[in-house]
Amino acid sequence: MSDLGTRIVAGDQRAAARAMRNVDDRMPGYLDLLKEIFPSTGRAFVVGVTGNPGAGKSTLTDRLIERYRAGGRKVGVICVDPSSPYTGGAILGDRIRMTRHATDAGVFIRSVATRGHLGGLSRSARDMVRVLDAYGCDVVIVETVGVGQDELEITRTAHSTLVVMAPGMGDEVQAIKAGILETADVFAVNKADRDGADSTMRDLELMIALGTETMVASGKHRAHVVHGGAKIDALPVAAASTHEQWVPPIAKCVATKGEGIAELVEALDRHKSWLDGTQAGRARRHLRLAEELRESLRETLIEAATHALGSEIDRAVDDVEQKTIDPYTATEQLLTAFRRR
Ligand SMILES: Nc1nc2c(ncn2[C@@H]2O[C@H](COP(=O)(O)OP(=O)(O)O)[C@@H](O)[C@H]2O)c(=O)[nH]1
Ligand SMILES: [Mg+2]
Repeated sequence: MSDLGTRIVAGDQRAAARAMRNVDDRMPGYLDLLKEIFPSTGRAFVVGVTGNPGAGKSTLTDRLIERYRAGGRKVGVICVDPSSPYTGGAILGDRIRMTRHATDAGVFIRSVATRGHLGGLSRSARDMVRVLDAYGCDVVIVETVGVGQDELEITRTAHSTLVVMAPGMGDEVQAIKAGILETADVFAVNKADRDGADSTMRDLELMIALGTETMVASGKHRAHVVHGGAKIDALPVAAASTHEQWVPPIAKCVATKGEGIAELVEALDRHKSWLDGTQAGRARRHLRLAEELRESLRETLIEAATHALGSEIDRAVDDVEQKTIDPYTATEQLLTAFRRR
């Protein structure tokens, strides 16, 4: 193993910081490093945090760090920095909300820029999670910018997806539209100190119950349905791990005061047990890996083809524009030319 790899696995924070930069910037040799450290990964529990800007993701993440640290767990955090001028204000906010952990050697916080990644952000985030995993983090939290499609993709690199909502923002409706319900493993209704938190809780419970029944009706899951909402106290550990179907629990929180955080951590831990301890959970992990490998293959193939064919692709575009060839035949010819290389 390289010196850098050895130091990461030994828990050297500066080595980890350097590796994170190399991986994020895809510096020469970053793939070799990822290959080296891969055998030392697989221990960290990865939590994706998503939800609309302002819902309280960063404040909640700060509280999660605090809670995990109190339990002696080593924590890594990756914040996805929005580079867009529209959301630019959030960058500073994220850092400020977590600065009190900056001097704790058991906490590693790093931002990733969305700019320039062009859809490769989920891969970048996943690779950086692996570095933190090899470095010895017990938990890695990935905080996204919002609830767009890219964000959902990033949380897909996590074991557990935590969706944060705040009352009075219409988050419930947006969640349905964005397909959040299918990806959420745990919900947090944050800002419970504000009006409307209870009605947000009820709406969410109803949505979850309906979603569960729909899944069962359509035969997507062989499952025992847990009726009557999915409040944390309604789903003890044993129930979650013996039932094949996971019903996302809802934690009611006031992140600014640290309320509901213990319940939230407990819900996440229960989801981890479900992933580890049930057939369905293991199948999901397997599916994620299958997705990653296909994505990686697609990316590698397209890079190789673009490199090998070079200007031939541009010529083909011109030909299609001139209608001297159709795009289907052009693609076939490019593929044939690539295979001959
Ligand atoms: N009243 C109230 N405000 C909160 C709570 N949690 C966060 N906030 C505030 O909501 C704003 C946005 O929080 P932030 O964590 O940056 O949200 P993010 O954009 O989702 O990361 C900040 O001003 C927080 O202080 C809460 O539980 N109650
Ligand atoms: Mg934030």
